[in-house]
Amino acid sequence: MNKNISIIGVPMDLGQMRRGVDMGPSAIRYAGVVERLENLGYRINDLGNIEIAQPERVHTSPDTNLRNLKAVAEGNTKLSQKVDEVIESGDFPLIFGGDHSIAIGTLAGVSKHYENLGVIWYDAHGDLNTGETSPSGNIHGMPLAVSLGIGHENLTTIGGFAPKIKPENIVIIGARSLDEGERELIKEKGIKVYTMHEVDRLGMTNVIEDAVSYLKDRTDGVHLSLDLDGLDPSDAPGVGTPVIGGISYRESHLAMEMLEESGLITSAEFVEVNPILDEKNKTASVAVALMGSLFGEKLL
Ligand code: HAR
Ligand code: MN
Ligand code: MN
Ligand code: MN
Repeated sequence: MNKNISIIGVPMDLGQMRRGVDMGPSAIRYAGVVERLENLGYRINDLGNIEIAQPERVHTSPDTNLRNLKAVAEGNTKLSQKVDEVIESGDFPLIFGGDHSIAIGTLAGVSKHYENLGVIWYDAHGDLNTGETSPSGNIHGMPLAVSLGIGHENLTTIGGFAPKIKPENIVIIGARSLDEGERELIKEKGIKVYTMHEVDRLGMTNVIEDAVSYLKDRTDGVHLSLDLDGLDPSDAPGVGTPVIGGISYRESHLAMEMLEESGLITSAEFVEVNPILDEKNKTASVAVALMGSLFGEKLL
């Protein structure tokens, strides 16, 4: 793994309706991420937070059902530029959310640097909605579709090119809440999905071994987009849209260790940590523990 990490915080809460997820980056830093990674021998360059508009100052537009479209697009444009700069400088980009709409900006910045970027989408949800299929109008339910070039053009064109990723380079892990339009898109595009059924049936060891061998030959870099709601709410309660029956802390820990061993991961983001909904910063602490494993922490 690249020994130089640049951290970018994105205090974004405009992609959904619950307040508090904008404090995710602070909660993750407070849980000790910098010390944790420094102890593993990394040089950490914390770039601070991207400036995001405050909800009180955002005006919704009558011409779209996408909530806060303009402000979400602006925040993601700034994020994409920052991520681009980090990769240009040779550092590993590590992004803290904020709601999952920030993956739009992250992937816009990362994918510029790869011909065939792979994406591991660790999430209870598919985040494959468009304005037409979304039950909520919340943009955090859309970033994977947007990155495929499907959705509102103010979002798909961020970074000046589309699409950012190819459907065959995506692996979704942990899905258990998919909307009808998302299921159709998964079938139509042939996206590889390990739902909770496959996690139960195969076990996490086989899921990650499969995913790694699937991505290894077809990609030249792999981005990990980890939504904390992929985990079971008993292990990660501080999220805005919890769904029971999720991936356990131990399974997630193992998944991160195996991804580290694979040597495939070239960028990562941890999103949807909401300290207002959390229990004593448990979810941020879980996020930091998972980062420890992803970056090579060992017991012995
Ligand atoms: N699928 C639903 C929607 O589009 C719920 C999405 C909830 N999203 C997240 N992201 N937390 O994974 O509104
Ligand atoms: Mn805010
Ligand atoms: Mn998500
Ligand atoms: Mn989710």
